[in-house]
Amino acid sequence: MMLDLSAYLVIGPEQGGDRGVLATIDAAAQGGLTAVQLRDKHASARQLVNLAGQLRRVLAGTGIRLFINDRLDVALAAGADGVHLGQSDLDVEQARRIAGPDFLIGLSASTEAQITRASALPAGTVDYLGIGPVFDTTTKADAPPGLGLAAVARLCSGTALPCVGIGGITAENAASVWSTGLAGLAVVSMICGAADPAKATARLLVGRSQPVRSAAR
Ligand code: TZP
Ligand code: MG
Repeated sequence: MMLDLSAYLVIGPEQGGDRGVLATIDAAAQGGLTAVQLRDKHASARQLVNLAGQLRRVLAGTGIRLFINDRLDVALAAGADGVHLGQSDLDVEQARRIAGPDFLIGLSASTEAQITRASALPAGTVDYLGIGPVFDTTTKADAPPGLGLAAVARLCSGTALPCVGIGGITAENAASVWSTGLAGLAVVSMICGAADPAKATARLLVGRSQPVRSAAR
């Protein structure tokens, strides 16, 4: 199955709000969601595995991939499709050895040096790169200022790996973000904060060029 990262929702209980994580994902799925990342920096491993299990059940049969932020142990225990690792999380080559060849691994890489290093990894180590923040965002407390579209396009063109952009993407700017050559757009508030998550997800996909540049796996 092709790895389609084009509409990528990052969500945890906090962002799920009153609607809740499962209902938000369910609604976003109607709008064309292709990937979900469970991200909760405060939950215990057990809480995360439990919630991930619920997400798996909601996503079963949809083809939407489930990633867990930071925690390979949780991702494997919950039977998620993959993990998203940051530059200070578990090393991706170690993660690949633990997880085996079929598991998906995403890596945050937002500088030229990080992109170069990630691109030099043995083939099959990393499935995609996360680049951000694309624009300024207040959703992530410690996020640096936005890179801007020109820098994102440059970073993206520096690697053969599919890249997903995150940070400050809105209904108003999503189409312009697609022009950078990204394989996917990842959002928190555009979908979680929307009155209609299905519509917001569909809007995220406006401007996507075909075919999606994604690895076949
Ligand atoms: N990583 C970089 S920016 C960000 C994360 C998790 C938050 C993105 O949230 P929003 O609301 O889509 O700007
Ligand atoms: Mg992380």
